[in-house]
Amino acid sequence: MKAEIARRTVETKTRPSDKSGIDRPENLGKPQMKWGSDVVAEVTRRLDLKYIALVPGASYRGFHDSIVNYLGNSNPQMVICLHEEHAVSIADGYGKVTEQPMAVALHANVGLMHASMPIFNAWCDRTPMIIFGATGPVDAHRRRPWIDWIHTAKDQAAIVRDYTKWDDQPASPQAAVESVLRANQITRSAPYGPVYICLDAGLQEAPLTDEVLIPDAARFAPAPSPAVPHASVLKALRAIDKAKFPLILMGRVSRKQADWDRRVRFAEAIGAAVLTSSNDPSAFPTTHALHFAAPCLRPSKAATALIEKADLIISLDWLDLAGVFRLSLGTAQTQIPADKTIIHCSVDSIRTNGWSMDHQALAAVDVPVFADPDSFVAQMLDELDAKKTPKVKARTEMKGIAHWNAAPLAASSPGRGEPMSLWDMAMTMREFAKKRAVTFARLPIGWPGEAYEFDGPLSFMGNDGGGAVGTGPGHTIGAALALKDTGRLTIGVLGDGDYLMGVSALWTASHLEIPVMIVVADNRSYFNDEMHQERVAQMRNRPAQNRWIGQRIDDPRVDLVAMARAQGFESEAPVTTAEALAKALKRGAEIVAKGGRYFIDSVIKPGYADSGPDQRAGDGKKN
Ligand SMILES: Cc1ncc(C[n+]2csc(CCOP(=O)(O)OP(=O)(O)O)c2C)c(N)n1
Ligand SMILES: [Mg+2]
Repeated sequence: MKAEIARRTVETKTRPSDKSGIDRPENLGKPQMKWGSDVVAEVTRRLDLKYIALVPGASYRGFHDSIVNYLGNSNPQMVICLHEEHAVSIADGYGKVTEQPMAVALHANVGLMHASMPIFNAWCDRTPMIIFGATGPVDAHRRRPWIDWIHTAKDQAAIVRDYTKWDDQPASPQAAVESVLRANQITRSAPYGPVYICLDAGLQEAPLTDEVLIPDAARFAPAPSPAVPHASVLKALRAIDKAKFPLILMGRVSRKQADWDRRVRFAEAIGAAVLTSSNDPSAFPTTHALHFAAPCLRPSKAATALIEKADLIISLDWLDLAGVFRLSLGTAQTQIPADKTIIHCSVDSIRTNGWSMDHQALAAVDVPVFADPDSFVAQMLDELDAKKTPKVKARTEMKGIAHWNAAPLAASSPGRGEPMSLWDMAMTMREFAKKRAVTFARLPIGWPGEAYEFDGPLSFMGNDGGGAVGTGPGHTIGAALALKDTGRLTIGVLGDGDYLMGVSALWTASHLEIPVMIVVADNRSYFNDEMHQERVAQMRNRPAQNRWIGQRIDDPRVDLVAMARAQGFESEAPVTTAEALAKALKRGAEIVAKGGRYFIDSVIKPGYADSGPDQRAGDGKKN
């Protein structure tokens, strides 16, 4: 048996000798569509899916072969990962930038289980993604003993059904054609979300016996999102006409520059104040005169004051409308309607289910608008233009409101040779990003709103919608892959806990030669949860100084730089001052501009910086 395996082992190269590309297959000849999995690959090819992120596994060895030896490993090209969690996180990061799906391939039930958390996160992020999985052979007679039995599950998709938009397990190559076309249509229809197709190993490996016809994929394209009924446009405009203090909550909107420009024009045309969330990708210029309060996750004091003042709220798919009123207006129940007129534009309601509560609390709404928010804005502008409505100069009610960005902000301890605070680090990064086309793929928990200085739809990609620690490295690399040839500098600023959980994603960036920078806000702690332990101890009148136990990532200290270098990133010794960080960022930017990868370990004092330097959390000493 051993001899037989040895004889069958072929000599392989990891890179072709001509260096023309990454992972190029050789000696393909003219591949013919001959096997079940070739059909799946063929349809996938026609859907304009550039990449397929994966960890290999025998359950889909037929499909794997079709991608390499039938498609020639391009369109989609394999993005090999060291963990299924990274494969999905990379697809999530890519989808956030492009609003297009990346394909993913996951092995059997085990790979799917590894991937379940980032799939949930992609669901919460509303990211399109086509995930291929595998099981079986479904025909028990054809299963290899042991391994095929443990990796076969009846209704395997049940693992992720509650947080995917759709799943399928086609039983023939013909059915697989429909399945892939439908998956594409569903995942690309708003609200986006991942879909899962489970491929029977038997189907993949069976030779084709009948001709399989593959129709023109263009005839199975998703429909555009519904337009707003004209009556609703007029109703919304009447509410705006009556309002003294309209406030737009810019939530989940598109990454297109034209949509961004229209949102600015809309806010200016109606003279509305604007709030954006630090959870979502950048939606509006944060330094614009109408963006009074700094972006925040939970309403800050300044944001609360705006919400209180506003008599009209226009929510453009704001993530948690009822919740934000409860927090800012102090109502005991989310269902007590805010004493304001509310316009809420979203199509999210068609994607809710009974398992996940990520649809958030139910908000009372006066003008419900079932449409894509950017189409709504475009229609409202058309109507305003048609009526030749003059631009509102400035609302008297808004005069005298301080703009968050009016006073100069600076790092409080540059170059003093002492460890930075998170505030110092954030201000240093803000200064650095000002002069460049930077995309922040992620920013860590506790990052101060004052550091969110965004001037375009690609300035920031939002955080982990599912609160999923470990997704940061994958999101960053996926975003960087999407932005590879755009000249933008992609930076993921990550917590050390997030970095360490997802650290082996870095290898994929090196293997695919993706230019990217990763900067860790290194407080050597799961600090967010130290804060929780402190709060609980205080509530129970117990010693809060023990908050660090079970939280600190220290003793031994992890060599974060070594972990990046080991995977092909360039780096330098950890930086501990704002001045040193500024220099490291410059060095890193030069390397990334040449196509490289750079890692910076930015050592900071444990503590958060939600509300500026004077209100930072305690210094977090162990005792
Ligand atoms: C998968 C997962 N495990 C645990 C948590 C709970 N959690 C939320 S934030 C956090 C700390 C993250 O640490 P780090 O990335 O270093 O950020 P810091 O809080 O130190 O700023 C943890 C453990 C989570 N959200 N997700
Ligand atoms: Mg930390």
